[in-house]
Amino acid sequence: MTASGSPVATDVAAVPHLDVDPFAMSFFADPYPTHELLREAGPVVYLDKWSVYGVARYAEVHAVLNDPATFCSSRGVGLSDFKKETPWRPPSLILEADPPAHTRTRAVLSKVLSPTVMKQVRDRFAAAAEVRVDALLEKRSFDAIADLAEAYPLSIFPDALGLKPEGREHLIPYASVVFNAFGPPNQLRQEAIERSAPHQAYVAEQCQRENLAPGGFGACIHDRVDDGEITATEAPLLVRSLLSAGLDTTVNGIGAAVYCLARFPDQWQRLREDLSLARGAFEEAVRFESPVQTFFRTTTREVELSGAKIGEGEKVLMFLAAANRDPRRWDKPDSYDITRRTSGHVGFGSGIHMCVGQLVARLEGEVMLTALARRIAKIEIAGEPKRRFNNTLRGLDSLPVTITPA
Ligand code: OVV
Repeated sequence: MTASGSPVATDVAAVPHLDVDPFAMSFFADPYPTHELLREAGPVVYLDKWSVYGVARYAEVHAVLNDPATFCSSRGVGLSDFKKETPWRPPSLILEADPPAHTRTRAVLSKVLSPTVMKQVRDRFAAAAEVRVDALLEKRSFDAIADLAEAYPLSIFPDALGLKPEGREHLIPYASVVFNAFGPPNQLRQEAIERSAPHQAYVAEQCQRENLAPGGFGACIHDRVDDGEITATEAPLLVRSLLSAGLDTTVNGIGAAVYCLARFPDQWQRLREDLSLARGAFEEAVRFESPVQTFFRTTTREVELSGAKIGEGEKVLMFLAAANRDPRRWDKPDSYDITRRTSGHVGFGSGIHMCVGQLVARLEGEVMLTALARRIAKIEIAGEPKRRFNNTLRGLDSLPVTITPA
């Protein structure tokens, strides 16, 4: 207690220490009880297993995301501190950067993925969603992950980027390495990096200007070199960011939405009755499942956060998924409700690093859910869903479903 009588945690010993491992298979299988434990233990906790601070309540996750000067990204947004360890690949020029360097690269990707550009690709994305639903209606029974959540983004995003047809099978495996690499040095991370060489070689090659079709997102990034906004060395690395973060995230976002709508048939019926709810249904799935579960920040100075004193150079793990279901912030947090006011959820992050590709993700989600709801009366789970394990991404490996045409 201080002289005034208010309780102030003053050091590491004063925050609750928990021995949970948020990167263990058992945690991934069912993270929700542990999310609750983390939120209830206090506003800031310490995870002895990995020697990091953790925040799982909405208020603290939001606060950390919105103070990038104190909680920086340039020392890595995974467990590894780039000041102490060599990164497994050259750092991202946007994700793993702070202002002022971040400001310029962010502006470039914001323009490449702007509302104007979305208008240009919308009809193509919507037509491809219809084609995908045609194929699913032919099959009736299929795997909603392979045949829908993966097949749809794979049918549009690599083309939108301007990638050549050969070698696209590396894209999802490469992203899987990237998102596993944010985690601790567990088996998932170590094996992913060990096997990453062919995927890295493919990605590095596709990032070169001569390998990107004119008019695509990739070429648009390289075009900014000509205006002097970025250098010729920076452009390929910014293309790499789209290859890293632009596909597996939407696969898991669309997978989450279909999994929600299959589990909660009343929400599916609601969507069918009002197709204008498609965008909200996708957004709520991003809140409810949080395809990107966690990110870290590193403190640049000693800081007090909700009464906890955190020293300089400490890693802080943000449980985005737990914040998205914090009962302090959300009514009925564990209900999937497509009419919910989802604004403020941190499934896309918040603040200066908030997902720069969010308009692409929402466009894909909206047109796919619209196409599905227009032509399918019922989606039934027809077999045991299998989970896909990744240090950062939450999603399924397979989801057997049977659909009934409208
Ligand atoms: C948001 C995100 C995830 C993974 C990789 C990157 C970004 C990147 O910029 O490379």
